[in-house]
Amino acid sequence: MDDAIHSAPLSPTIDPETVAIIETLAQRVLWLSTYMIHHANKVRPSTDGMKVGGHQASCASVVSLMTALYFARLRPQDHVAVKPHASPVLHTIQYLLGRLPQHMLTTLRDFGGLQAYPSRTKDPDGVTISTGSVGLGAAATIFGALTQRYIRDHFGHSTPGRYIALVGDAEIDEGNVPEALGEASAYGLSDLWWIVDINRQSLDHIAPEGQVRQIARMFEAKGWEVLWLKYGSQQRAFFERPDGHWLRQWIDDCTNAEYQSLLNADGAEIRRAMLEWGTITGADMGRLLVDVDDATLKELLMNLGGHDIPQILQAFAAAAKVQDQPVAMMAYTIKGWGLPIAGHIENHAAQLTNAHIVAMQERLGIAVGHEWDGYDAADPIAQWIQQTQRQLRLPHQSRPASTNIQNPLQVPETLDMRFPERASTQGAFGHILVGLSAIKEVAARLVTTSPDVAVSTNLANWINQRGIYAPADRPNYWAKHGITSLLQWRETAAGQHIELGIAENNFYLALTMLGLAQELHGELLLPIGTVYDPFVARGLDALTYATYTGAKFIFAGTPSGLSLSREGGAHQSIYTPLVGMGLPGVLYYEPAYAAELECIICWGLQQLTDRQHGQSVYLRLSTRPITQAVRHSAPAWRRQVLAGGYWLRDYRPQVDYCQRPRVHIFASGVMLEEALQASDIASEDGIYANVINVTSADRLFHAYLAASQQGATSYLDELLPAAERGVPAITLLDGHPLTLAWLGALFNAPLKPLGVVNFGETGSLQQLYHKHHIDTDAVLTAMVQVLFGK
Ligand SMILES: Cc1ncc(C[n+]2csc(CCOP(=O)(O)OP(=O)(O)O)c2C)c(N)n1
Ligand SMILES: [Mg+2]
Repeated sequence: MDDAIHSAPLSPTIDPETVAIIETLAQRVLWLSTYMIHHANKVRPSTDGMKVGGHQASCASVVSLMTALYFARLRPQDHVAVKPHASPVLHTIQYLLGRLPQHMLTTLRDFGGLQAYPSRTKDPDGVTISTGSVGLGAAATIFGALTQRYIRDHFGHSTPGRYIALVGDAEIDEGNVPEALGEASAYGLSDLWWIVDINRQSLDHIAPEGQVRQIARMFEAKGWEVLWLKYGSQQRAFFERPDGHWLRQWIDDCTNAEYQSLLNADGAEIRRAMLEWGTITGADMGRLLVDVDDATLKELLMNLGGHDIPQILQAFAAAAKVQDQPVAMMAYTIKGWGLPIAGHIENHAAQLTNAHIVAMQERLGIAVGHEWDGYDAADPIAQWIQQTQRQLRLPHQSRPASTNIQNPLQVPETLDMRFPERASTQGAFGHILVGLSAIKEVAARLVTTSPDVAVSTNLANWINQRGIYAPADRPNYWAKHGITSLLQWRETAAGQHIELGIAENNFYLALTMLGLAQELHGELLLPIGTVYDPFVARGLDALTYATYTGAKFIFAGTPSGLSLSREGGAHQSIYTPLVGMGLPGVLYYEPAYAAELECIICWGLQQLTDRQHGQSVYLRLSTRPITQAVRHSAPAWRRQVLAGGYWLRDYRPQVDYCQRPRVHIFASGVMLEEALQASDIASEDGIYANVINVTSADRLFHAYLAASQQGATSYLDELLPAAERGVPAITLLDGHPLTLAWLGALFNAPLKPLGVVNFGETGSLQQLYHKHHIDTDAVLTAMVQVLFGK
């Protein structure tokens, strides 16, 4: 079990009465969480014959830590990310605290009931940080603490909560965890605790030797204070005996796999193992253990720090004293603690049998028919719970309510900006942000972030205006030494851009927590992020987490498509439109013109102020300048842009419209240039090629889908009236053609989707457009095919 841990002995001042109460409560939490899963699987009638599931062993592993945390340490302003598989433990605790009605305990994993994993949006009992995809919820605490600090620095809030993560040891294997840890110390975040549940088991296997030590070193290397919670009080007391340190040495030298297997063995077997090997000779060890009977020996083996209430409370007290650093507590536990499946290699999804439950119920003195009971008011435990409720200010709302919901921020529909004759959407994006600076109330709440690509995604002018956020002012040596630079890297606590390392998971997690500032801290932020579009997918799970948990933000993927052609194939994003369309909670827009982008950003910001119904917005942008075919911004046009598209070239008013060959070109983003050119050329041959600028395939599709499910009409019926559906069509996009190809479902005529389906390579834009069949020639060829079947 790793090397000896040379931590300072913890202070011995924990009140024994407190310990006894928490221990009693922990047994009830163990029972209720175990029984909740048992009930969902073996008592509640099954409606579909499928496994329900739930993780009794994972729950038991954190029962002691969570009981101690919630009933003796937590404060109302704190936020806890609970290891996903411990959700029944969380709900049990919330029930005992009066935050969850008893009847809900029977609804685990049922429709409308308690979710499998703690969910901010779906659970009814005050989950503030969702968990599920391992590693993400835990890492989100870092960005929660960062957001809290940002809000303190910008809006003066001063009762900081603590962000606490209860993390499974195998969660640390996820790359997004080491990715995030460094940001905590980079921003000097101190209101941050991670309690690592070291049960040495993941889903399938036992942790490799030395892993815990490596985890601890990683925390230390990233600037965290590491506290050890390895040995229980009985073990510690034993180590104090003459030669007692031999036992400690044996525990430290024992491999994880053998330790786990011995947790399933009886005391005699454990003794045999202890005498059999190690640097201590059997005879000496035998002498040391001579007055320890088998049952006590087994207890001693199982008495790890993460289940020992005095040790846990002392660790919390020690952590609370740590200043200016995040804290990681390495808490050794047993997966399945207190259950017959404790420590077993196959226990991840194992559940207790009916006989096990009956035996447990008897052992804990829970009367039949009273399985879900809490405590009578006269019980000292009930009094402790009441005291905890007062401490947590329950049952009243303990979170800062959403102060701005009553009084939403007014964001104008347009900024009436002027853009050059030829412009790129990425270029316009930078101008629009600067334009927003002029609106004081909006600008104050804007915060931008980027994974080390702020300058190359055109945030430089915004940064020059608003500065970089840093926990404390840092000198600007460039200015100090008179070296000219276009970019002013001014780092102050008033700065409004958060520059992250090249780490897209962090990027989305930062957007998540900034995008929940209203709900978590009562202060609305308008987060806008930029990322290279090819790397949108690099942090995709974190992006999914962000939208699932209800965060609201805008992000720009830029440059996108073949516009990074000189950077080589893997820098050319292909399927990101499908990500935008496929992900709930985020609306994908791919504007062609600066004026469109301006109105989409203004509307997107309004979306962020609508905390109930608003959605996040993904802008897929480009560095390719194109001629600005549209420069106005009338209200009717804005409505069409936001609804997903409009007729940019419309031959319908022509008197001979129905006599001539006709075709529709649906195009998005920079491809409007090719679409218009092809339309021009076609008109020379007497073909009417209408051009419909699709600003958001996502909005069109989802409005269409929702309407068709209700037998209603959608904006598509306005955009594409029935009379136009017999006209052949082409779709065109610098991205995967599936994005627009679904429009074919609406047509009674051929539709040819053009777009990119293969990896690219270095080359000029024209060469690559040609190679991927999205240049003007390709559009004309497709036109001939759909019109004349050639
Ligand atoms: C990203 C992700 N991959 C895989 C899973 C499936 N999974 C759930 S729990 C688990 C192992 C967790 O081990 P640990 O974090 O140590 O928790 P324990 O059950 O030991 O308490 C895995 C692989 C998941 N939930 N999320
Ligand atoms: Mg584990």
